[in-house]
This record gives sequence, C-alpha cells and structure tokens, in this order.
Amino acid sequence: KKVNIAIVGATGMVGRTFLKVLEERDFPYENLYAFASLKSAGQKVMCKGMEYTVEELREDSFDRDIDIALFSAGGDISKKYAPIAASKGVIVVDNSSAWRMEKDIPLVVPEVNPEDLKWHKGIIANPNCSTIQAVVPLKPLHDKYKIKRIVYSTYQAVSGSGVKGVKDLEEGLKGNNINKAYPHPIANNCLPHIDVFLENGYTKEEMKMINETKKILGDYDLKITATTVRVPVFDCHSECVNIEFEKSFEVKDIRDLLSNSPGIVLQDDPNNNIYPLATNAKGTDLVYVGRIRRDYSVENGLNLWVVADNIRKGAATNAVQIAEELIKNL
Ligand code: 2RA
Repeated sequence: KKVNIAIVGATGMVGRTFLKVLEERDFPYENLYAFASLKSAGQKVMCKGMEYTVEELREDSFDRDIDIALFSAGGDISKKYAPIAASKGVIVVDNSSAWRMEKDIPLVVPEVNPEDLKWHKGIIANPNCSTIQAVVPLKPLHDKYKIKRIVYSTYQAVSGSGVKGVKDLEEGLKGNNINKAYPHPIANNCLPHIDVFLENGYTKEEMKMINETKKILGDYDLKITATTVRVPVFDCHSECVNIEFEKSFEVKDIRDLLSNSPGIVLQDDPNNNIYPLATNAKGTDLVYVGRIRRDYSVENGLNLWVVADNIRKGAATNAVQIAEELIKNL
C-alpha cells in the first residue's frame, strides 16, 4: 500500500539521510512532504529522482493526508509538533530524545522489540544512536543467557553532534580549535563529555544508554553503567560492551548465535587483524561485532566490540525500518 510521508527537519544531517534511505530502500510512498525551519524553507531536496521544495513547519502542516512523519528536528520541535501531527492521525517516528522515556510511547529497534509497535498511540520514539547499535547484539544474548550487568564504554563520532561537531574536528585537525560543539579541542583528544552533566556525575548521554537499554530490552532489573566518550572520528560509533550473564556459555556458541541474529555481521579474526572498524561500517545499516572474548575477571563474563554508522542504523535507517514495519499494518 502506498503511503504519504512527511520529513520534519528535512535539511539536517539525519533529515537528508532519511531521504537517502527512503530512496535506497524504495520505500513505497505516494506523496512526500519536506518540512524545516523558516530559514530553510524554499530549499530543494531530492528523493527517488524527484525534487521537493522544503516548506516551513507550521501548526497546520499536518492538515493534509499524511500517514507517517519522520522527525529529526530537535526535542523542542518534537515536543510541540509531534502531538499536533498525532492528533491529525499521523503516526510520528521521532528521532529526538523528547518522548523516549514516556511510558506510553514505544522505544523501538525493529530487530529487537518490533512487538512494542503494537501499542503505539501515534508517537513512536527512535532510540539514541549509541543505544541502538548496542541492543542489537544484546537482545539475542539476553534471551539465551539472561544478562545481569552491562558496562558500556563508547567512542563516538563527531557527526553525532551534527555539522558543528564535524567542523570542530575538520578545523581542529588544521590546528584551528574553534570549539563550536565542544568545550575543548576534539582533535587529539577523547572528551568524556557528551551532552550535559547531571547531578549524579553522569552525562545525559550516559543516562540515555542506561535507561533506554532497560526499556528496549524490557528489563528494569538490568544493572548498567556507561562512560560515553567523544573521539576524533567523523562517522560511526565504536563501543566496548562488557556483559555479565546469569547463565554459563561457550564463546563458540556466542559467536554462532550472534552471526545468526538479525542486523549483525561478525568481524572477529584478530590473528588476521579482522575486527569492526568505523571506516568499514560507514554508509551501511548493519551492526558489526568482534573481539568476542570471555571476561575472566567475573563468572559468565563477556567482552564485545560493536561498531555501526550512527547516522544510518543509529538514526535514519532505524526510523525508516520502523516505518516499514508500520505500513505492514496500515
Ligand atoms: C551524539 N548520540 O552522538 C548523540 C546524539 N546524536 O552526540
């Protein structure tokens, strides 16, 4: 069934990737509407060889026949306009963090918890990029071995901060520390500071990984801690995931399970220097897993290295995959 789709934030980094992924996956839309702020209105964007004129997002923007709206325009825009769209019968897939932890809003990674789409009430939240790539391998492991505790250490690309982050690194590598996105030079630094610091000493990014993982896996007993770090890499997030299971396991079985789980590619042959790399993951929609090895410091402990494209699988593609699931039932 062909549907009418809207892109809110169409000229941003994720917005433009929505359009690219819709085209690559030949998403079956009849009409496409592109919305952005007044300053971007009038710009042209392309999808499937067609040119679309970006319109200014207004309260009456959804007073037309739209089935699904993909939002990536920041939390404030989502807070204001997602309910307006939903009130007109539009199903919103929102990439901002505005709605993720609301109890009646599903937080979905299609390979992990597609069943949660059944109870949406008009707004569906796309998880944080660093959470999405982690839960794809964690889900099959949790189902088979029951996870007790997770320790996340992330190495996140500057594209996670949008154009400002990319510019900070580009200029920084030339010796110009313009510090538009970050309080310190990102070139030649690892900044243990993504988003803002909270009272508990964690950053919002770290608490997103902790809280979103529990909601997506549907297990609030999970013990999780996280350190999220910005590194001088343009694209793709890399993550060290340390896991403690309730049940015992054989590493061979873990490798077999992961290589046969949806959305995962195993790249794990250290003797031949084979392990997931950001430069290999860029531009793809899969989650790459390697360095699979037992953590001998605890009973039933495991270490993984997980890499994915933070703008694609971490944001745009995950949202389009949600939209593909939704149209199965329209
Ligand atoms: C970041 N995950 O990497 C956050 C938002 N994209 O900055």
